[in-house]
Amino acid sequence: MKTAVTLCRVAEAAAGPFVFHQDLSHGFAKAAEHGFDAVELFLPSADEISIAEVKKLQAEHGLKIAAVGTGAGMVKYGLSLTDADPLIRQKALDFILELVDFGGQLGAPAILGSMQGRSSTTVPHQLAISYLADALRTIASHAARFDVPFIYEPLNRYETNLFNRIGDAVAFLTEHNLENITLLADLFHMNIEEVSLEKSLADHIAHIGHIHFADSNRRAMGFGHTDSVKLLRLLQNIGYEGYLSAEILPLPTPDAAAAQFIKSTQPNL
Ligand code: LER
Ligand code: MN
Repeated sequence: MKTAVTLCRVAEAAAGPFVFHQDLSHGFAKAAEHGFDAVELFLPSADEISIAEVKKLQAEHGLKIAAVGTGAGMVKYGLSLTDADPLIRQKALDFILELVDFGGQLGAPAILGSMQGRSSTTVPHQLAISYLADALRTIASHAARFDVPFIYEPLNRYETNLFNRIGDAVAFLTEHNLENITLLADLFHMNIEEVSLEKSLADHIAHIGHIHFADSNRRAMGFGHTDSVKLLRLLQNIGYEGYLSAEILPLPTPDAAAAQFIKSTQPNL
């Protein structure tokens, strides 16, 4: 299965689940050194680096771009697609569309995680869901111009109250006829919310386009209590063809986490 490692350039996310935080030339070199197929970029905005510079780093290190995260819009600028203020919702949409453009030029999809926001007393649940559906429709049709999907990520209950489980997100996409959207199965969130990781992955594999392959404690697989061999066997059997991406804590060190991640993806099945 294809592997990716997260490269984060967002100062506000320094304590987040990202492996390498130094400049991108360092991150690309580390990704190649550890044997990853691709990198997943978590940038402060689409202006952080030019497309030409990314392509140069890709060529130098033989790496693909697996995906581009949009969470900086929330952690750095406080933007969300379900904010009560229409101006903030518009800024959130514009921020994401710029990252969709950025990723699209590199053949990579963008991800909606924390920028989905949450419902509140000022934005009741049904209204928040309709804001989310409208935004996803706009973004997904924009992404289609680049022939890439847009990735929606259900998060655990402490990070959103919109969709916490894969099955509920599938029902939402279906109910709203949302096309060109795939789901991100982040095993850390799923470990909190799903009855069974295996059953949720197997039942909804047709909708799953990306996996954050994290152990139960958000460290590299093997550093927590998830049965990763069982999961890998299942993913192979059900024909998962997307990335296993290391959105994990860089513990005990970034290099040790990266090395353990790669080791965990290469068991004798
Ligand atoms: C983003 O991929 C994610 O999983 C959230 O928990 C934000 O860190
Ligand atoms: Mn994630």
